[in-house]
Amino acid sequence: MQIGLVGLQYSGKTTLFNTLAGIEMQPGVSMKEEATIEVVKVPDERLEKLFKIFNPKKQVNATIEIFDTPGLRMQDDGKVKITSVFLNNVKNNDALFYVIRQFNDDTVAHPMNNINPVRDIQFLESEFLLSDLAFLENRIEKLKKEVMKSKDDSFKKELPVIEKCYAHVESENPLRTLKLDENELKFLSGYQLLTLKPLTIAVNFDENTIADSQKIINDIKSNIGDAAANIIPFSAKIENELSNLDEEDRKIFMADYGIEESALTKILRTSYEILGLQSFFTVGEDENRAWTIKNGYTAQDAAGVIHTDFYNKFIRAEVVSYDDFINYGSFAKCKEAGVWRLEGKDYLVKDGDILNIRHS
Ligand SMILES: Nc1nc2c(ncn2[C@@H]2O[C@H](COP(=O)(O)OP(=O)(O)OP(=O)(O)O)[C@@H](O)[C@H]2O)c(=O)[nH]1
Ligand SMILES: [Mg+2]
Repeated sequence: MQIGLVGLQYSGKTTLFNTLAGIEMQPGVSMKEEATIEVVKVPDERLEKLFKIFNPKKQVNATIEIFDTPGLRMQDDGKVKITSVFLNNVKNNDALFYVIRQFNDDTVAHPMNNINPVRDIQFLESEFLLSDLAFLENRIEKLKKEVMKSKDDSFKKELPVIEKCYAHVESENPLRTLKLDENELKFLSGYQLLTLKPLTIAVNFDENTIADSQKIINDIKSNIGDAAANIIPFSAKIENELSNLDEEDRKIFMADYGIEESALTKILRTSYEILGLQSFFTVGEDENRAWTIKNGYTAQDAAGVIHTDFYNKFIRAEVVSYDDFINYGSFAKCKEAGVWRLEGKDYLVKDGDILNIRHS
């Protein structure tokens, strides 16, 4: 699963990316021309707690891929816009993460000259809508021709889906707000529709305003419609400096800037959740591990994530919820209390379930 960091030029994407990936910044050479990808651990407090209980040799966190793309910049015609290079970069992203500039710094240019987060968000949204609209329009043309000359039924079935999407986007609504059933979504899955991708917005504040970020965020929220659903304030610069400090200095540094916790955990967990992902755990002396599954996975699906053999030879899953386990302290006590369960293959796994798969 891949999250794409996108935004205007110099909004702080690479600074955030490097911080998430634990890459040390080289002063003065942060500008990259190419897209870069890194696999990043998803922080999980529950896994830390389980580590203290089982003390395994190894802990394996869930991971997601973070993808850093150069921002939209001014083109030769003096306009900031989407390029085919950009589209090519983000087409495989499963979700988008807008990095929006709020920080003031006269030494860093803004491609639209001044700081205005609401305008930047609206600009990205409208550029992405236009890009989708152009694609859909093209597709409708093609489908109409195919329906006339081809015997293949699938073109006929696709056309109304694309027309429905077109009408939605034409009235300036992102596709992520359009109700589409599973069959309709199947037609769209191969295309690079930008406004269909789940969205998180991270607003990059400077050191002087991060303490008051909530007020500004609320203000932004009231101006950007449905895009406001997941919006997170952070400071790329502070996060980057924090990541280089030890625990003690970190606390002092955060108190100085009036922030209570690093935003990185929130950024990663929100990304994970917005993709419709959740974790189940396996525990033991050798390894504690968080496994990533989609919402709606059954016990047998989950077994298959561990090993295809476990899927094929699935018998039952031993299940205890994380909360029950922490509450009672051991599997034996969970059994006594009746919260340890044996579930069949159709059991819907819940976030935080601790599983042990019985297989033949
Ligand atoms: N003062 C300040 N400067 C920042 C902050 N975040 C990023 N910068 C600076 O802004 C410049 C651009 O940051 P990048 O992280 O490279 O921005 P980007 O979004 O990756 O830019 P492109 O890849 O060109 O689109 C760098 O000089 C950063 O040091 C911040 O929170 N505060
Ligand atoms: Mg960059």
